[in-house]
Amino acid sequence: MRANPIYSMAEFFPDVKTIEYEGADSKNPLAFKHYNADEVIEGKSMKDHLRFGIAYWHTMRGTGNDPFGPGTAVRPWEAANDDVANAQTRARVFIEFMEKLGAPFYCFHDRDIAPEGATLQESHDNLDAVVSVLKEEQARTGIQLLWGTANLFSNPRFMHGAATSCNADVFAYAASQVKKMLEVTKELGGENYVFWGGREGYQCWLNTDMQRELDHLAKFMHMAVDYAKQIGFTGQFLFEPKPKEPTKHQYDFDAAACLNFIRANGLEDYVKLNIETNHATLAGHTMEHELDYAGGQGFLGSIDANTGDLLLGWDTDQFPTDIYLTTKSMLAILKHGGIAPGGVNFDAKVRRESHEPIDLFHAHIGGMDAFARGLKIAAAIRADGRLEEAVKDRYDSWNHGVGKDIENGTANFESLESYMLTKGEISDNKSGRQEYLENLINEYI
Ligand code: XLS
Ligand code: NI
Ligand code: NI
Repeated sequence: MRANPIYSMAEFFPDVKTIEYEGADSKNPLAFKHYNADEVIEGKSMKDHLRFGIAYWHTMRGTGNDPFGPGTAVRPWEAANDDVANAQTRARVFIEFMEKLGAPFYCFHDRDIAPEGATLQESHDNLDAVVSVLKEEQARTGIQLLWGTANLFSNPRFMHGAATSCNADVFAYAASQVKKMLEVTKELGGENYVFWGGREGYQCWLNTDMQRELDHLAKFMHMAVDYAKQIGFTGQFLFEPKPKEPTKHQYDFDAAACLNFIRANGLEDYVKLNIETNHATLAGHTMEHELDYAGGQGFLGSIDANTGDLLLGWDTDQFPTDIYLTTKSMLAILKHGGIAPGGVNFDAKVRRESHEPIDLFHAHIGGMDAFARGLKIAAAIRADGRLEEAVKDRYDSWNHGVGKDIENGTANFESLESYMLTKGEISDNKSGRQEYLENLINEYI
């Protein structure tokens, strides 16, 4: 069934052996310096803390194209004709890549893994043909599916959106794709199902009935939840915030907008959030802000790990290498009790100039090491205790007296006024100690 006879051999990356942990002193670019899967941190292995996922769309389907030119990526296993046989070969390449990398999970959209057919039925059949290869490869290797999703944005039929399209037939088409992907995600034992808005938003206020579109999006999600119940898919639904791109106004702007949508539409028992770094920054937030906002309310589901570029204002989806970023991300994740059944999915792509297959290894090794380091540093900071102590101390006024009365609900405006009339002016505001705390983090970086 292999599409390209040259690649019918057992290995697609013959020059790469399994990536091993060699420790911080290693100079081997194909070794982990910090990610040591079985090393136990705060009572759990690194593997279980981080639950790394690989994104099929970037790693296998990213070509390096940009608005100014076509793809640059050299991918020797790709046949000239992108048919089902080629897609099946690609799925095997992917699993070999994952096995060598030692990443436990992957994520995909329906159209990443199999070509779209001439009809919906043909697309379903193409998908099934590749799903059976992935199922076989999962059983052989123990690799698992973190989440599935449907691509409801690439095909021109989705020009006005999918669930929020002005055309009801497009809603129906999108529903058919999600129905199928829920079945597929269940078949592959997927632990989550992701809704990223795609084109669920609008470009032009003049032609848009916004509330009607939002109502349709809520109906769509409820239908998905209902169908999951019907077929016995018990995975976690996740909503992925992104403020813009492709549309000017995305309905899933940030964690706060998504949570409002979830609660306003009675979806809070079924849907959590998948927070992506570069989406957080596009929304004018930091990753740790979004993680803490979601986590504080019990809605932190999973993360899409990547990073933007300080000087570029779009979703560059770069691999995370900044240790401050991964440290703060891990501080927020540990604070909220971990990420399972979600994971750390690298929704990230190699740069257009990094066109060789080996660059895929360098990129993922670097991302995994950056998160492993962030995890170790965050755990050390937590064990040190000074950061937690400083925050606790900052809010100490809430532990007794009037603060305690406010928190436990025994104070009101009248009691507070009479308290202040007696007390007089406030003279005991504490320093925020920002610089002290920034220095403390640097002690551990
Ligand atoms: C795009 C999104 C997308 C989702 C999955 O910006 O990050 O990749 O994660 O549809
Ligand atoms: Ni994403
Ligand atoms: Ni993104």
